[in-house]
Amino acid sequence: MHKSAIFFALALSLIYGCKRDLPLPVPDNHVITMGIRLLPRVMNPYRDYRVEVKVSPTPGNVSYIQLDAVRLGTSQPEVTYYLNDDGDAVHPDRGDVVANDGVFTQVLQWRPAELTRNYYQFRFTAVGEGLESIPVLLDTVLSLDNKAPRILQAQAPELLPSGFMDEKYFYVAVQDSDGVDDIASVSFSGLRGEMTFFTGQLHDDGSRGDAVAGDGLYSLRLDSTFAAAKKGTFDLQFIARDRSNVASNIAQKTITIENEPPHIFNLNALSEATIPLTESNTFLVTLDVRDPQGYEDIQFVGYMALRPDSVYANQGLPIPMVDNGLPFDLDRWSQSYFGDVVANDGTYSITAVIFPTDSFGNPTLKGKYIWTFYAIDFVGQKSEQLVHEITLK
Ligand SMILES: [Ca+2]
Ligand SMILES: [Ca+2]
Ligand SMILES: [Ca+2]
Ligand SMILES: [Ca+2]
Repeated sequence: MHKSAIFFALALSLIYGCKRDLPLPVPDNHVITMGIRLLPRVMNPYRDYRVEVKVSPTPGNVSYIQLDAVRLGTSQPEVTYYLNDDGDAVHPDRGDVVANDGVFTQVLQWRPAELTRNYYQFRFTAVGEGLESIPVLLDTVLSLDNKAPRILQAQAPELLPSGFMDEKYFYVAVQDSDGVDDIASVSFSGLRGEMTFFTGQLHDDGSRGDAVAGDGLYSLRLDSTFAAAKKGTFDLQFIARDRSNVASNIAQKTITIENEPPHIFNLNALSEATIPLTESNTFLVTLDVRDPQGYEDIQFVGYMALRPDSVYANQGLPIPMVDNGLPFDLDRWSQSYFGDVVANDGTYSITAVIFPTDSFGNPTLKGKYIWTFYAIDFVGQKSEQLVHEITLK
């Protein structure tokens, strides 16, 4: 084996050889003893580590074991943990497996006050009735320092044309001298001035446009729907964070996102209907809507209804149509049971209901009604309008 390879293997064994099984002291009949079963030799900030202490004989009258972590050179505990032997029944997140077997457990979420290299003295104290005479168990653990991740390079398209058909990508190459698996996330934000308009994540798991998992090259495949609810030029910022939540440098790009309004077509509605003498007459009205930024960019679809007396129905408010796949049900009208046949297919629906009278008891007006249909996307752009005339007899 090459010399440097041996050194590397040794270094790895130092880092990963964390388990320590110490021989337990042989207990007297009446003497309670504590022995460390599991304790990492080296800990990285913001990682979780299982710590186990065995108490003999079992069962004893130890209620719990207090673990004080004291940074070397200081006197007060920086943090205190509690180890339990309850099978996680009373303290569900501490990781104890078997209750009352004398093995006291705590999964330490190691969050040192400083991310620098420090030695800690771990002091284990058994707490319970009549245990004052048991000596405190001491051991030493090294808490490693942590290097910030670093973005080496970022790539982003300068322009996303409205409705583009090809695939475009964000790429960010990240390095962390604690290892590529110390990189926890790579995220992006789209800003204008101080204001953040959108955020998202890149991936290094071989999916969503990432070619190779775990190589430190983070990727995100973009299609035309990425531009939903976004329009204009944004400062694009990429930032990486490691598992200690330490942030990298910020990589800056500028991106211009085009967004065009939705398009409406295929209106289906009667142009003539009869006012019933009793009950009601109904018919379905549907309209197809497409947006170059996809379904997610469609904010509103509906129409204004102008009555024969030149007054807008619905108190002058637009009447919404839905694409929710809910059947027609007047009793659940307020929950948008408008009679849409298929949910999320881009065909928006409403069931027109004609009553003999309006809600004030006045006879429904005969004559020509003018319905003006339109859609609005999430950047507030209005489609063309479709005007439909319907005559009530
Ligand atoms: Ca790091
Ligand atoms: Ca990758
Ligand atoms: Ca749009
Ligand atoms: Ca539909």
